[in-house]
Amino acid sequence: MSNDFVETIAQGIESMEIRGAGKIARNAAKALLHFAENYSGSDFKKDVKEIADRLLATRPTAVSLYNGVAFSLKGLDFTGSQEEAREIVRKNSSFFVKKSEEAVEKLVEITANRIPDGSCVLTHCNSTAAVKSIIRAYELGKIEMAYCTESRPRRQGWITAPQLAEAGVPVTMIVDSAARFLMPRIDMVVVGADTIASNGAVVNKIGTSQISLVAHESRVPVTVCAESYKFSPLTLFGERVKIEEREVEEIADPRDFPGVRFYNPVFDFTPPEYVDAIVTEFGVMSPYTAYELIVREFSGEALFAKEEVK
Ligand code: RUB
Repeated sequence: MSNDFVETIAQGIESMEIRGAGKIARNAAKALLHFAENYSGSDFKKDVKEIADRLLATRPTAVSLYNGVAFSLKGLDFTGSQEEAREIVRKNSSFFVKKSEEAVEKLVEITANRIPDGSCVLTHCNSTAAVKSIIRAYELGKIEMAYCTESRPRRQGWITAPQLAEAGVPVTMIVDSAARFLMPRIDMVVVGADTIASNGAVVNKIGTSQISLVAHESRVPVTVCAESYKFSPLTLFGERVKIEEREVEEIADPRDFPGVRFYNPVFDFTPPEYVDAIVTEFGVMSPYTAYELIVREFSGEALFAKEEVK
């Protein structure tokens, strides 16, 4: 069963009008909430699962999308009446949206406090969690300069730079390939994440691993800001994170380059040895403890288990 609101959100995620792992997850949950609130058909369980599949098919890499949808549908199969089924999806999805927003606020405070006074920081792509953390650190008087990469191919740096500038943060944009030249000036790299695997590998925008490698070489700490729903329970038993490949036209028009092939993977893996800390809403952790967090948060009563869904 299609639904205009859901379809608008699904297409928004596909076209990257809605982007960033947190926003993708929250918007998918909002789509399910809207669907549950406005449903007038006769087989809600079947139809809502179809809607969930439509949302899950939009982008493959950010596990936040999977976690947001899975949380929204939690307990659905154990409901009796259609009303009960709608109610559980309504409660779960609105709870997910609220908790995910709170998680960002909490980790922002923790990350900002970790940034040393008088810092030059470098961020890559456009992560709500990372940008908000840098802005908060600036408010605490800790930022001398925020550098942001352009972030090819989609130039999310063009979103990041104005967000920082509007908040009053001194900001300088560089091309991605300037990261190594710049690194001696940087005190901390601050990035977001789309997925964190159980072995502590961080999946984020293409180029994150190069920047982290360079930072590691220069002994510059890399801090990853990631709410708990960016951790992937699917990787516990060896499922691989699918790296999205997008249209090559994002790089260049192939018609201008006869005989040339293009390749456009848009995320990469940063191994845990290049990550100093992951900051979640629970606090600061080593990437090597990702497994423990996943087992704790995604088993039994699952994500956000510590509070009753109201
Ligand atoms: C966005 C990206 C962001 C993470 C975290 O990629 O890689 O760093 O999603 O963002 P894209 P947030 O632009 O392809 O979606 O902190 O906002 O969840």
